[in-house]
Amino acid sequence: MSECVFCRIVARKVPASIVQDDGDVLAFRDLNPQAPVHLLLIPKSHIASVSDVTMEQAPIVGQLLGLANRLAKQAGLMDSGYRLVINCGSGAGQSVFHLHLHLLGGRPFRWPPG
Ligand code: DGP
Repeated sequence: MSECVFCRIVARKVPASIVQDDGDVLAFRDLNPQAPVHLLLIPKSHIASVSDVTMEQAPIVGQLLGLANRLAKQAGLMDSGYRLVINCGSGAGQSVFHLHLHLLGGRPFRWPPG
């Protein structure tokens, strides 16, 4: 069994508040939310980071964006706006090395993020 916590969530070995299980991708609530809506969207297959995505795997990133679009609409974020974040590498704040897209909404966001 993988040591990766997100692989373990995919395998239902670690509990998570799953909001969508959609074929190759999964969305669940972040354990440490930074906004009223804070979802993590992941490919079910293990890819450590966005910088590891191969040309063959690139369609999964499109699936993550498509799911983000649907979930943002479901959460009623289209008027207020929302933020999508992928941290790549520990220097950029990545702490879990399984590709994930943060979907954040429900509060204002500053730009630049700092
Ligand atoms: P990042 O810093 O971009 O690698 O984001 C990792 C996020 O994952 C962070 O916001 C906290 C969240 N997280 C870490 N472990 C778990 C977990 O076991 N369950 C859930 N739901 N979220 C987790």
